[in-house]
Amino acid sequence: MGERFPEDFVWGAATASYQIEGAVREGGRGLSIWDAMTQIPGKILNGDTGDVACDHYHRLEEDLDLMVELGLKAYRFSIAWPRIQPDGKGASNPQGVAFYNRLIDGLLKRGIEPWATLYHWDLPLALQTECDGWLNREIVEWFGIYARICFENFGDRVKKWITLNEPWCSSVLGHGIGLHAPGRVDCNEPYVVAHHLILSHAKAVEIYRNEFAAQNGQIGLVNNCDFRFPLTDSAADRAAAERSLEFFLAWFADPVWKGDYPAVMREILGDRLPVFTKAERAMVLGSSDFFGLNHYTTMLASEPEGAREDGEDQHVHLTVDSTWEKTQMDWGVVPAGCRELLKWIDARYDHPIIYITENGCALDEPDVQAALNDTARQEYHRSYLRECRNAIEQGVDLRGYFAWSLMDNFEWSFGYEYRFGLCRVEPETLERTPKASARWYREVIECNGENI
Ligand code: PNW
Repeated sequence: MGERFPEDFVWGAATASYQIEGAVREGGRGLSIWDAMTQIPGKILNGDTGDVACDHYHRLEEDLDLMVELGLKAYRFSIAWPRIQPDGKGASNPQGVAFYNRLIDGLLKRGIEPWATLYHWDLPLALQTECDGWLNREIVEWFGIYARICFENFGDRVKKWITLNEPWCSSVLGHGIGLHAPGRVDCNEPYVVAHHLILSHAKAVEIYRNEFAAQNGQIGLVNNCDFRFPLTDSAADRAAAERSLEFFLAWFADPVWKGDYPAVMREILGDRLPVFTKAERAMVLGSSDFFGLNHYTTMLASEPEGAREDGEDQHVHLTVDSTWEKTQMDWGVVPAGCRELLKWIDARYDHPIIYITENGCALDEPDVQAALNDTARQEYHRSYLRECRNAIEQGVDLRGYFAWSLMDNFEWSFGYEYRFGLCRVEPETLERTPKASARWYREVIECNGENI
């Protein structure tokens, strides 16, 4: 049996604004790129939208009580930029500020630590339609101004800040394959967008450290990454696995922790990869107080047989092991990959403080009974947490774990049919009910993981 989790380990659950809030035309909120995306026929499964979502905007008190029922120590939520600045620029919207004040105060009153993400993909639509969104270098300044408004209004109480959620998704899914808003398909845009995302993250951190040091909080970036095991032990497959991790995670983490993009990306991409100026590099290097990681699954990497294909810059062949159990997303359940990824991060970035800011699974839950009896989800979390503990035992400085998600919600292009919640949200009535996994997670938190 492994070691214990550290005494002050942070046990939490996570959500994101567009996935749960609803009330998209209320409280002075401007539209976001996801409001536009969900209007395009064929983009979202079943034509679902975030118009109502979990109606969290109107059920805030009830949801805060739900968090108490789960015994959460921390809650990770995101602030909708278009609630704070409806057009992405200009003065703050008092009603938007008031909503997050109620959320933050409600958390603190219940002894739950707020972890606020500034950007979880709901870019103000005006910034996209009028200014090209993340393709425009000026967004670094706009994001900085938005971040400052958040620090000014909430930083007296929020001590854990996340700048961006998963810039890989905004870049690749949003501008490479068009699965996410703004739904663009291009082979070069992801690198431009990624560059501006990294600079925007660093700008927000610079502002926080220069102007709000007295608030005494921590601020960091959250990246998502799957793990890659080499398909075989051959040198070529091992190199492919490494290269794949570099194109996935080091793309965003190397600039922040090492000061530049990975060498392999610079070699393969040449002048398609933007270059940091000296001043930018200085701003980006060291701009994260902790390493935020969202992790769900693992794939097998091998050296492709044929020549490089267009749009496949990393040149890696990815497969899954047929014996792996799959979740509803078709993502393999591979807890050992979680441990190995934590060790990979620990080694490459010189032993950073790590938080797993998302981990969880979607399950096919056709009816209430199946949903409430979600033993497979419980097993998923248990098996991943065991490997987290093993990683800690092997020296990784993992300080916390957030389950994705507090409740079933709008799973982006997959709509409401893909459910990640520890709590069931009844489709018609929106009634919340803790699933078996939620009751189990409460016990985990109570005994600081001794029961996993
Ligand atoms: C994350 N991928 O999204 C997000 O942070 C959440 O909002 C989302 O609900 C959750 O994971 C579950 O999907 C991802 O294709 C979306 O690798 C896609 C990928 C990874 C993460």
